[in-house]
Amino acid sequence: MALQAAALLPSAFSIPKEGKASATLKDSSLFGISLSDHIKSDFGSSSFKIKSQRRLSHGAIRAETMVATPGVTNATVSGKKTLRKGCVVVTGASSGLGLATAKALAETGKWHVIMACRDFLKTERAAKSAGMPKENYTIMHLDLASLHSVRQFVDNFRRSGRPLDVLVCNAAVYQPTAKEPSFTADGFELSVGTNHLGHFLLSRLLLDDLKQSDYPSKRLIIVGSITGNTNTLAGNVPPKANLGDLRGLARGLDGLNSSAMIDGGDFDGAKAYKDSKVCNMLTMQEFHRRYHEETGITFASLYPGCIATTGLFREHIPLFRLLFPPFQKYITKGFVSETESGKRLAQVVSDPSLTKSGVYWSWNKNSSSFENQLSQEASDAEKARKVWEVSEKLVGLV
Ligand code: NDP
Ligand code: PMR
Repeated sequence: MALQAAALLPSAFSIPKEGKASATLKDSSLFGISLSDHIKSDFGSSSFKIKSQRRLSHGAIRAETMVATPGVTNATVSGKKTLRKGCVVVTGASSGLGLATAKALAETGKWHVIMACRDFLKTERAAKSAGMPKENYTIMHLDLASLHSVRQFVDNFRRSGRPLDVLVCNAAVYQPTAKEPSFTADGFELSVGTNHLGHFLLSRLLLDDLKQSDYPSKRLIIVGSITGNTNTLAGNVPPKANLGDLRGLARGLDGLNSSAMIDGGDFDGAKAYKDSKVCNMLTMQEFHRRYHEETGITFASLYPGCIATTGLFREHIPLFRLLFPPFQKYITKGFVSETESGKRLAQVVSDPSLTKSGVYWSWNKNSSSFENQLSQEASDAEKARKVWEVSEKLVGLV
């Protein structure tokens, strides 16, 4: 894929919206290169740990979950009541934003983090080297690129007997240099299949568990991004997100009977990622419209800042990985560290001031949160309904 964004941009620009940053681009030629090299993916192997291995029927699992769920307050020796530890599931907690969020939450001692990951050993090492207190996390296997694995994760989580107070859909893959699409176990193009469809099934199934929680603030958070929002400069770097009329999605994104792209166009890995982020942001809003009033659950999305050092860019060419962090740090000034981004997402999980539902959060230069505007497409209610309906067919919910 040739990405010649710099050629399309003026030599200086300002960014009024996202992050309220004002930046000057003096020399954008760094990113005007053709990013066509192929980098081998380093996806790890999968292994997992389940707390309880008992085989129970579906009904029995749910009964056990209900019995085992502790009350929301615990009496202390002095007779005072304290809030019990919250239980939060974070997908993709083995690295980057997910790991930093898991660490930030586990360190407070107020949260038990279920690290929902496809590579157990990698996650265990990451949690250890981050110094996460071991009583505050559990690793459970989840491969979002397999609907069977998603369903298995939900069963395993229910068997653990823990309540679900907050779900964070964070995991993602990005394939900017792929020339051909790759596919999930169920035959969906990998980026949309993992980032959107896997999370869509997971969150639909776990909605019941969230409903059952007696925690004072129940939340479902789906990580979005600036690059899916075409009302920003970053969102205007080609290829731009665009779901079109969803013809590719409706036909199953299988690259055989249909295109591998949501809009039915030619495969483009960077666009597929950005499209998946639009789906994430639309899904959050559709959840809000359908379930917020009835359940009291807070549905939220966010742009955590440009975390230019994470594994998300593992498939980009080495030159990009070298230059992207300083470009974001010194030129766009959109850079945030993994630690800072983790604090931001942890706020969306637990801060009492961020309980508003249906919001896409961003942070300004002083790291204060604000409610941001989504692009026209990412806030299109009719499109959100269609994405929801097509997605529930694809993942076998209807
Ligand atoms: P990382 O690559 O560091 O983290 C992605 C995580 O997703 C990893 O834990 C990875 O697991 C996991 N993952 C990938 N595929 C699967 C799968 N099939 N099943 C389960 N887990 C999977 O990237 P980031 O931390 O940057 O990304 C986290 C989120 O932040 C994403 O939603 C991304 O879109 C968003 N974001 C990132 C920005 C950035 O600048 N980095 C900016 C805006 C949003 P494994 O370790 O096994 O590969
Ligand atoms: Mg972008 C304010 C300017 C800004 C911000 C905040 C980002 C964030 N980017 C900005 C500007 C630009 N980028 C400009 C002007 C260019 C052209 C020179 C540019 C290029 C660029 C590339 C090639 N940017 C990128 C890429 C990627 O491959 C990243 C991507 O699109 O991943 C999907 C990316 C990103 N820029 C960002 C952020 C946050 C990303 C990556 C992460 C994401 O959206 O999840």
